[in-house]
Amino acid sequence: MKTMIITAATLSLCSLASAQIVVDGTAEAAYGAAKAVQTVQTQFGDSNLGVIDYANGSECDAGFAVIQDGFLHVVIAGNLESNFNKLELFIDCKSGGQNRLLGNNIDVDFNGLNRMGESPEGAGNGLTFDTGFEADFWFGATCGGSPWAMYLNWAELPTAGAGIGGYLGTAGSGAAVNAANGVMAAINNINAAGVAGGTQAGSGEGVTTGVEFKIPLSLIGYTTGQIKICAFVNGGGHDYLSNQVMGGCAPDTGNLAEPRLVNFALLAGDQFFTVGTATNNCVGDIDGNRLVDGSDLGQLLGSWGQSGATDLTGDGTTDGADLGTLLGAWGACP
Ligand SMILES: [Ca+2]
Ligand SMILES: [Ca+2]
Ligand SMILES: [Ca+2]
Ligand SMILES: [Ca+2]
Repeated sequence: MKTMIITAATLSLCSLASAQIVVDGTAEAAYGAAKAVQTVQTQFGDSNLGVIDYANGSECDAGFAVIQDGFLHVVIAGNLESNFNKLELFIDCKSGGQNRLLGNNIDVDFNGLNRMGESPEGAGNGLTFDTGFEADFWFGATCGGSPWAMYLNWAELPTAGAGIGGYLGTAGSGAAVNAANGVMAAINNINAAGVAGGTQAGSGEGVTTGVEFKIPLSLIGYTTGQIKICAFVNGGGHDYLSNQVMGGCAPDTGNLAEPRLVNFALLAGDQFFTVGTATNNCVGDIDGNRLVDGSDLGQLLGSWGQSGATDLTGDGTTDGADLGTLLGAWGACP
């Protein structure tokens, strides 16, 4: 009986915690601090309307993300101009995917996804992410019209292209898209602070409203480790990149223009931010090169008797048991 009471109390506490995140376009306290903050002014207009739906400029001021209760929650704080500018959200949440966008992804949003990808086939162009960022999914939000409405699309980005995807739905002012696959999104365009217009140094610090996404982890096949998120504002035809990218661009960065010629690896800093904890699921791979080899063995022998990364069994000392584990895992990581 006592156990049942405790369980009930724990469940109700959990429910309270889950209720903290609402898909309303605001990063509430449950998100914690921003994981990325803009460092350059916007060349896509500084919105000053201060209303929830319409905006007369676009900017990415800050990136928030949290993994909670089976969902990835993301807020790209700032504004999305209601002239059908696009907010593009790319997620790297598992192995494989596209570091450079191919041109054979699914035709979605008037083939807008492929507007950023390689063309013609074999040209070797296509929007390229930072080294190590291999996008597995894309989500695209846009808004405008009268009455105001937002629209949401998505696609899978398999290593060889040709994934699934499609239109996820629409929502009016103050409402959230609630798609059949469990994805939700909402916009709050009320921000009139954040970065100003221009290309000089600026700060998106303090902005918590913008575009919010709620994505089921089961949909994106995420199990463990870090999720990398790259988001940016693009033109209405997915055809002209702004200088508003999360995690931020250096001061003096102007609009990036033709999407399929943009290479984030050539821009200073990370044009992505991360959520979750990096894990190395390969026991024995002490140096993280995805191989259990002589280099790992050398480190283990060099730390004999000590605790730390070479203590593979976690008993507080590096000894014969750890050596046996390492030798047993010799070779390429699974
Ligand atoms: Ca929210
Ligand atoms: Ca990936
Ligand atoms: Ca602003
Ligand atoms: Ca970069």
